[in-house]
Amino acid sequence: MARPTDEQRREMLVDMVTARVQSQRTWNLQRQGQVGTMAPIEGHEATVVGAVHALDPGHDWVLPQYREPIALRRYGPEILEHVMLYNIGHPAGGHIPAPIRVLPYQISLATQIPHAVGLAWGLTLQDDPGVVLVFFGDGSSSEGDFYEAGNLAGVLGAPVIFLCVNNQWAISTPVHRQTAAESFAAKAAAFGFPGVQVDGNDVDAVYDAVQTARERALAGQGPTLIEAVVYRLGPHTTADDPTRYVPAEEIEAAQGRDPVLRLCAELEEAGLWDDAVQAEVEAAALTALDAAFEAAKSTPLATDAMLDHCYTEDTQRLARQRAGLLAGAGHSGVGPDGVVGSHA
Ligand SMILES: Cc1ncc(C[n+]2csc(CCOP(=O)(O)OP(=O)(O)O)c2C)c(N)n1
Ligand SMILES: [Mg+2]
Repeated sequence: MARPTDEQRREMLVDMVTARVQSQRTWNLQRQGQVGTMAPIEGHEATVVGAVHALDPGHDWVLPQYREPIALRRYGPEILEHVMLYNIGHPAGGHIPAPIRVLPYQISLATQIPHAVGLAWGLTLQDDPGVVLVFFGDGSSSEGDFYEAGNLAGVLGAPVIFLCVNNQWAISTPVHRQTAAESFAAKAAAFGFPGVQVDGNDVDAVYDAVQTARERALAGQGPTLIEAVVYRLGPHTTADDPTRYVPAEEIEAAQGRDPVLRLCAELEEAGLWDDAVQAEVEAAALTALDAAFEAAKSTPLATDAMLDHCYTEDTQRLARQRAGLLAGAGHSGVGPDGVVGSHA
């Protein structure tokens, strides 16, 4: 088993605490009407952070769904500003620029999965020594895109890691209404590559599974499907009331397996963490978030930026839309205070 070192575990806890604190602050900003709908990270921290700590940000790519970006600090502190641009509904939000190997937020479920396979295949064709990791939820796995992408990746032997975050819910749809299969990992059998299930609250287990999958991919042995089993500890988004459908005893039991508290306790026991460090990390996380929020708010609104990444050159229709937006004729969806409504 590839175990992270003490120093790596400490860095992972810093990223996990940072993500949680920043997610909670963003939630509060939404309640104050300062940002749009957001999807909190609570319960997913060990999975996202453990996975990206097993990758090489200089070569490997990450394709998030929508819950992960706030926890991708390892890929660069600049990502936070893009998260905040996204949250305020800025057209440039989510377009994380090169050389950071993180693709934009994906709200249209599962569309990032075929993108990941195409990207991984492209790396192979260019002899680029990198792998691609794509995050998606249990709900997204019901989309045709997942099956098409999995099948193609198996046939091509593409260097891609499919990371299904099974948080037991897709908004209010429980996992037993999502699939009759014995697990999400089991679906890899039909694609002809390994599927493994890990405890997604255990950062070491996630790190190990991703590391193994990465080595396989780099050795030309093709894809792996990893199912990380977690529990969504918060609401689906700021637009959701989970008390209407999440059984109270279930959430209570899941709180007992909280991934952040678990790693905190382990590192405290090993003498690698204490209350003073925790307070320092939390304060730094809030300072960074506030700075990123202020920077995002003062970034000029380029109303036509949303059209920039569609084609190398605008089609006739896009050119008309761009002209309309620049003339102020089009509706950008951004309110007078620079805030948009729901993204989901
Ligand atoms: C193609 C598509 N269909 C439906 C939706 C509405 N929708 C947004 S989030 C969501 C649930 C997704 O669940 P999951 O993939 O398990 O991710 P989680 O939110 O649990 O992290 C749904 C159905 C959407 N965004 N895109
Ligand atoms: Mg889910």
